[in-house]
Amino acid sequence: MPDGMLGKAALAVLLVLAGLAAGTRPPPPPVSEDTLEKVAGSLEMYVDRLPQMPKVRGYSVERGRATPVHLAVGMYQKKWKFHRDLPATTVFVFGESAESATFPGPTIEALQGVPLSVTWENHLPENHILPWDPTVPVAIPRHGGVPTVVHLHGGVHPPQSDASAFAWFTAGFRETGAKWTTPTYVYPNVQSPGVLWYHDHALGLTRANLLAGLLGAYVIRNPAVEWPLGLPCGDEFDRVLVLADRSFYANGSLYMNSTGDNPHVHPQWQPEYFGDVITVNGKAWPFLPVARRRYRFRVINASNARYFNLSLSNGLPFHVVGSDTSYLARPVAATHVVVGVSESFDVVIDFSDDESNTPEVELVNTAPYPFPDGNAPGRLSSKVMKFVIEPAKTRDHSRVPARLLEYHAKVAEEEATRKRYIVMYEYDDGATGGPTHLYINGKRLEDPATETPRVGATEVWEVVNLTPDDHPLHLHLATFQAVRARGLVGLDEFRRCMARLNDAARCNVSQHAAGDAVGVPEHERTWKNVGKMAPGHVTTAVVKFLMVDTGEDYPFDATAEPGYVYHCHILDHEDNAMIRPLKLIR
Ligand SMILES: *[C@@H]1O[C@H](CO)[C@@H](O)[C@H](O)[C@H]1NC(C)=O
Ligand SMILES: *[C@@H]1O[C@H](CO)[C@@H](O)[C@H](O)[C@H]1NC(C)=O
Ligand SMILES: *[C@@H]1O[C@H](CO)[C@@H](O)[C@H](O)[C@H]1NC(C)=O
Ligand SMILES: *[C@@H]1O[C@H](CO)[C@@H](O)[C@H](O)[C@H]1NC(C)=O
Ligand SMILES: *[C@@H]1O[C@H](CO)[C@@H](O)[C@H](O)[C@H]1NC(C)=O
Ligand SMILES: [Cu+2]
Repeated sequence: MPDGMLGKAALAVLLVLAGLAAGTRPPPPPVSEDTLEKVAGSLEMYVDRLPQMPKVRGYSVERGRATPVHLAVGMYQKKWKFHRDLPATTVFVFGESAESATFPGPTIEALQGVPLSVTWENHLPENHILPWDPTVPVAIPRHGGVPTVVHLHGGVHPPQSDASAFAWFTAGFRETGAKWTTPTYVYPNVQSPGVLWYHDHALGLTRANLLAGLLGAYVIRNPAVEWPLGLPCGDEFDRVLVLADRSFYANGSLYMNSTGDNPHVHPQWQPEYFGDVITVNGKAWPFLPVARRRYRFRVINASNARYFNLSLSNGLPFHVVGSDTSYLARPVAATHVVVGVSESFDVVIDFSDDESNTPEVELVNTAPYPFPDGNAPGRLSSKVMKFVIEPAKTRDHSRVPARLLEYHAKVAEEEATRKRYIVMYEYDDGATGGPTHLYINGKRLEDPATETPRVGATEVWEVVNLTPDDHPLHLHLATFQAVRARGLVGLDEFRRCMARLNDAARCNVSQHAAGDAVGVPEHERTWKNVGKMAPGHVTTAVVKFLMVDTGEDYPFDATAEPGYVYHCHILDHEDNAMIRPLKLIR
């Protein structure tokens, strides 16, 4: 029997079954881009104050000693006000209770060396509030409900607590995916202090679940190490900024297109979600009154696909002190910081450094979308938030120290025991030219692991980006530093060869990687878990499968099932299906 015919018939049946099981409601009437932009444009900027999310302490203090605790953090459907003039929006959000749940969720504060166990509880209803697509590899429960599984992004923890996309569960753990492990995840918090974030990671639903609000920040602190640095500290002066773009209907509902770009292949999936409204900590274009002094901001990009090229309207620099979960060795002053999806930057802004004494400073964005060759941001997405500067009431004892933290691991390519090619492909439908899916190394997530590094190893990964977009590559567990990127010459010929052989070495990648060498910005030279992979370039990264701060092996069995993954962090790509297993071995 011809494969294609069986495929089509089976797909049609699957679609019907999926629709029934998921209780899919009829899609909302189509709405034009103009209508969405009008809604966004009607929202006056800088009228809502930037909120701080509730803090949840991931430890307790008994007789002066920090001890472990267990937390239950739920996922709830509730209403959230994104803007003074926008009706409340139905969201899926994290919280210790439905009442206290927020968009983004509470900021979990952990201490280095104090393990934290969390039971992530799914209290979500039968139906999703956003459209999804049954034709991408996706979790489809037989008895309804919204599959979720929570990944701590940037966390160094055992595979059982890593949230395999196949480890999903529905409300009350009624139904679980094939690689489900345990209801309670344990985070040893052995890594050095920094900012992480937690978010949903369910198979094929990550883009919709995050869009709905299933994300939050997680900070690991170590006062003994961080206090001497003298950086701005305390609730008021050390803040998390979670950036996310969203589009809304006039009635406040979140908008996600329910028609795919290539609907006869994928009825709903689109390669990138871009929203017209920029939200920070769950408010559209908020403002924050600040004193004329130093502040530390941990900026997390929680957009599905939007990159941000951030700067301050009065030209004040960011003193970048860290990126992802790591400090830099020394602060780097930068007037522009490009934040890839799910990347984070830890910056100090010194509002007293402004000679013009402007009373207001805007945080602005100049990143094209898709990055780097797409549209320039318009009037709306070029603005992020506003700082309203007031005189300082107390003396500022903080500083930006000359030196920050140094880690044991060095960025030495010669230490690598193995070189791997990681090739990023985007596939088009020959007939319509529309994108159909994206794969790494031409393989699916379900295909056996090919990246099987040894615990303790250093490897060099040559990431070959054959697509037209920049992709934020994210590794679970491991961290890496890009050392250079080189442009591919004879790209068309190389692409044709790769389409035929899917073998970078045989297609002479090193001869093709002869274009201009692009350096890595100084403020990204630290151990990162997300790296921006430029299109048409080969990016060389040194990857460490060990604790970079001490050089030691992980204090748990990193080779256990169900293993880890690495993937593109553009969520729409991750879901279809730029994601591969990462299986450590001894
Ligand atoms: C909001 O408007 C959209 C588009 O008209 C509609 O599909 C949706 O049901 C509305 N939502 C609510 C909560 O009224
Ligand atoms: C939704 O997607 C379809 C298919 O790509 C497109 O024609 C339409 O313009 C999109 N709608 C919006 C509001 O972007
Ligand atoms: C960010 O914006 C600045 C100013 O427009 C520009 O000089 C810089 O090249 C941009 N960065 C990237 C990576 O596009
Ligand atoms: C935020 O992260 C997403 C996913 O990695 C990325 O696609 C997007 O471009 C990033 N946005 C900004 C503003 O950095
Ligand atoms: C790779 O380069 C070698 C030497 O230049 C050449 O003989 C070979 O044909 C090339 N391979 C491909 C697939 O182009
Ligand atoms: Cu991608």
